[in-house]
Amino acid sequence: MVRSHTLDDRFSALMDALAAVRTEGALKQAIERFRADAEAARFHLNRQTGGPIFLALLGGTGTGKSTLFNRLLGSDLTATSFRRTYTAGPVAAARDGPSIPQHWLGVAAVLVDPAQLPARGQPDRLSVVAVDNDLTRQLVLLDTPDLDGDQPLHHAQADRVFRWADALLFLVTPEKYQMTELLPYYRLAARYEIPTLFAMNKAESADVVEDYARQLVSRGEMSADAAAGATGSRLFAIARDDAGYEPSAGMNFQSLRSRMAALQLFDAQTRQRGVSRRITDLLSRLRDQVIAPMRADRQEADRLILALREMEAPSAEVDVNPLMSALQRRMQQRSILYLIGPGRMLDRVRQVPGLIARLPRSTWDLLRGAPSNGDGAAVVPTVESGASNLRTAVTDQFAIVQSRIDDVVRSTQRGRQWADESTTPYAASKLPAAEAARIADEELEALKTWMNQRWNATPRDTAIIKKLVKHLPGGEKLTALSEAAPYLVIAASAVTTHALFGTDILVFGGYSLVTWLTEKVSNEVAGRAHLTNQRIAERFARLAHAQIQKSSQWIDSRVGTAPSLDRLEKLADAVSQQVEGTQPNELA
Ligand SMILES: Nc1nc2c(ncn2[C@@H]2O[C@H](COP(=O)(O)OP(=O)(O)OP(=O)(O)O)[C@@H](O)[C@H]2O)c(=O)[nH]1
Ligand SMILES: [Mg+2]
Repeated sequence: MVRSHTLDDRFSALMDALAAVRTEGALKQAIERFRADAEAARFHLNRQTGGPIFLALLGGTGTGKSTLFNRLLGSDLTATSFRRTYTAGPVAAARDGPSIPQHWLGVAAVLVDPAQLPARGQPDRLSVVAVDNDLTRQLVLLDTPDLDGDQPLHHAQADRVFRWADALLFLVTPEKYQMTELLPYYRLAARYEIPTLFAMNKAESADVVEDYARQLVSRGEMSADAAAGATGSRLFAIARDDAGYEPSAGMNFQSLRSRMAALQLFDAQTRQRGVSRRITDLLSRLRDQVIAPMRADRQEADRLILALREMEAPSAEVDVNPLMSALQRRMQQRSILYLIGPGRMLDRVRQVPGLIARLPRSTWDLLRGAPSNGDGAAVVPTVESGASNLRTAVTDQFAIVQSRIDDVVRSTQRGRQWADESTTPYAASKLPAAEAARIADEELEALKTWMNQRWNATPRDTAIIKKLVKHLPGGEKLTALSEAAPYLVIAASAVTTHALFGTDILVFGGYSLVTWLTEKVSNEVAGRAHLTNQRIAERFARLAHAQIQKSSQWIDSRVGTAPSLDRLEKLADAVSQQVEGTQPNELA
């Protein structure tokens, strides 16, 4: 008694653990089937002997299950039809509602309104019809959808009733008795020690019934005696309405009906053996169809996550991770240093004397990012075009990171399945491209702000230069300009003096004015631009890392964690050990 409770407790712990495991798709279905069948096994495990016996009619479509059900009960309760796979869900005839324990069959029981009869049944519902007669005082009789039609849903409904039923009546016809669909159910009925009757409906002659009897005996479903139509026989025949044939008294409709009314559950020991086998079968199914595939999935997920992490790891030759090196190459190619580098700009200005007159305006435009309209200056890209180039470079590179992640995820069949079929969309694990664009935009904006501040500031050097500039030809003009852009004056004056005199006339401590100024401006801007590049690279690395994290988490949550699988396995083993170590009479 005590051990039985423990077994049920362990079973229920296993079920709870299974309910908590993350999974989807085919595995989820396998788990749901296991849980449904395990609930049925628990019903049998805890089955008390009192109360009605649940007897299910099972068979192929059109074998006349519904017709026989009505005939047995003497009323049109369940709908029959010449149309195939007609009954859609289980229909129970019970003396009253309370005859059916709550949760029996693991689906909601609904009492059918008499005005709605005959019932056709609904999937995943138990339609209950109340009938009080001699048969329903002993039994709850169940009509089921077909086990052999082309509708898997019908099969599933009938299979569920098979798992829960206390007793079975398999119905065949002369056309169908040789078909193989029922054989697994015959075998399981015997293995699970379920009292089982067999009937051939629409029988037209004795020889086909005898052939069915031979088949059952040769397959070991019953003894020759049980098939002989004598007392205790388990094989019956029901003549087709219009056939001249009449089965022998021991195996006709009336005998079948009396036999059903007198049905008993097997003795406790036999039932316990049946229940042990049910549980053993369930656990091996759990191992084969749930735990093993989940372990494989876990390994797969871990492998994919590792592959994603490796994308970030520094490679042997270069001390940069491969994701970053590509961006850095691109940034070098499109470097904003290259695009707006003041050294280059000043060089250019120096080479084109015609530019001198326009120098302040075009240089200003160039550095501020306004579209340059001067003929000479147009050849040098502006910050704006540099910005959009850089934004494209960063977003393109991020798209490359994402597609490389894609390649890893889709490198295996399971990964492809997850990506294509997951209920948590794979696309949702992708960070928006706008985040990459934002990095470039924000950092360039910061650079521009810095440049404006520098150019508008009046550094100490500027004051000196202003004094010098006064003494140069055209100096007044430059002084006026210096109000708007003090730093610019440095560049302008440097170039002006250089261009006009063709030689470096001013020397500070060994440096020519030109060299000193261009270097100063150039170094400062170069330094800040370099910082911008660095910041973009850092932020990009963080974004790529965040994307890899997010993708890894998405993969990780496709399947249960290793500890949760270990726990599941342990719980299954505990149930197994209990079933194997328990003597049959200790189970109930
Ligand atoms: N002539 C004759 N027809 C029968 C007999 N039993 C059933 N039928 C007919 O066979 C057809 C199918 O019968 P059903 O009782 O609906 O068959 P079912 O096994 O419930 O079929 P599904 O619900 O599709 O699984 C109906 O047209 C019935 O009238 C019988 O003994 N003789
Ligand atoms: Mg039917």
